[in-house]
Amino acid sequence: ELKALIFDVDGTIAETERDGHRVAFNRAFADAGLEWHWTVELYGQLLEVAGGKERIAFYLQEYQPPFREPEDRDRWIAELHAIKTEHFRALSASGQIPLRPGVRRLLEEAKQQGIRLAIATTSAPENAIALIEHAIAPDSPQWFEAIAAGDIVERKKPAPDIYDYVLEQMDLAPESCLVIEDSPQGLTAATGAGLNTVITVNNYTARYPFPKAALTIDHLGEPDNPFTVLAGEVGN
Ligand code: XBP
Ligand code: MG
Repeated sequence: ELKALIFDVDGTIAETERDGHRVAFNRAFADAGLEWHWTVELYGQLLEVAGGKERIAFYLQEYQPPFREPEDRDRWIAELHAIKTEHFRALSASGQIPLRPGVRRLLEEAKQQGIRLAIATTSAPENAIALIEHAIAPDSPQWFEAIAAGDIVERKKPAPDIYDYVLEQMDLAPESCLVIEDSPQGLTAATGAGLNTVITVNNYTARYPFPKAALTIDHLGEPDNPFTVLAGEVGN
C-alpha cells in the first residue's frame, strides 16, 4: 500500500538548474569579482556533483587549476555559496521558475487521498522552501511532513542518507513509499535506501539510462500533455 510520495526538488518539481542555480552561481561569481562563467554546457558536466558547495569545490579542483587557493578553502566556498543562495532565492521569488507538468496535480491528488508528502534534496533548505512557496503555494511548505535538505546529512546524493533520513523522520518502511527523481545521482540515492523510484527526465538528464528506475517518463503529464514512457511499465 502506498503511504507516501517523496519528491526531489531540483529538476523534478521544477527545471531549476539551467536558468536558476546556474544563473545564481554566475551572479555570485561576478559579485565576488571572479572571472568564472558556467556555460549551459559546462554546467551539464558540473551537475555530476550534487550540492552547490561540493560543485564549486569540484570546479576548483578539476577546471580551475591556476586559481590560487584561499587559505580557508571550505569557509571561502561557504561564503561564496551563501551569496549564490541569495541570488537563487531572488530568482525563485520573481516567479521565473515554474513547476514541471503534472507536479501540482499529483501533489494535490496525493493530499486529497491522504498520501503523505516529503522532500529529499541536496539543495539548501532556503532554496527548496523559496521555490515551493513561489511555484506551488505560499503555504506549500506545510504540505510536506519532512523537508530534508542540504547539509542535514553529511553525505549528499548519490549517498542514500537523505532518503534514509526522510524514512526515519516519517517512520515509514521504504516499501510503502514512492520517490520522484530526475537524475542518476538521485536515483542511486533513492534505490540505495531501498525505495521504488519514478524518473522524470529533463533537459540535462534525458541523455542518461536509468536501469534501476521502476519507470522512466519524460514528465508527469497533464490531460492535454500526456507523458511518454521511456523505460519500464506503467503498473497498477
Ligand atoms: C540538486 C543539486 C543542487 C543544486 C544547487 O541535486 O545538485 O546542488 O544544483 O543547490 P538533487 P545548492 O536534485 O539531486 O537534489 O547550491 O543549494 O546546493
Ligand atoms: Mg534532481
